[in-house]
Amino acid sequence: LSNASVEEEKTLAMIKPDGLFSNHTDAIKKVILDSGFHIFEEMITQLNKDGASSFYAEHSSKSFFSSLIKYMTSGPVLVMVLEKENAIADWRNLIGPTDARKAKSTHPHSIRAMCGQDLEKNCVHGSDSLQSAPREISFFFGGTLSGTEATMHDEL
Ligand code: RTP
Ligand code: MG
Repeated sequence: LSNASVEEEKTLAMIKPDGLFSNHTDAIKKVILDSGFHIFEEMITQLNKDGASSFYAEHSSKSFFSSLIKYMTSGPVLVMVLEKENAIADWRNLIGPTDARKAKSTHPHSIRAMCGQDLEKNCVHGSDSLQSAPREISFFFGGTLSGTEATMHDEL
């Protein structure tokens, strides 16, 4: 097999409002590129309440849901489609555990250790499975194919 025939995987990465606000974008992008990912598409956008609720629908019954929606709608986000062999798992490993405070002690070189603050404000998102990645990519980059999802976030 030549390299060109290797099927590359795509995942959705997001720099959350706290990451953009505190100017971590360049440092995060450097880690992304140094780790062998290709940034296939990117966009700065702002989630509204419906959009954030839809994006994180799996957590709608959790006690932290309303706080999560408030956080995710508090400012613009940078969404990227990252491409690489094994992109989904590799990006999850690179961002580290959900709780950025724990990440600082157990995964000090992770992105969440570098720029996250706590269990909620953890600076970055990554798709967690082969099922969620294409759904999350089309949520932001599906264009006319994604129908009403276009009204759930505004391109900036
Ligand atoms: P993400 O989906 O954003 O990549 O994060 P994750 O998989 O590591 O964590 P997940 O369980 O999917 O949680 C989604 C986001 O909700 C916030 N959260 N708050 N206060 C809490 O107990 C709590 N737990 C999670 C975080 O912002 C987390 O990334
Ligand atoms: Mg998650």
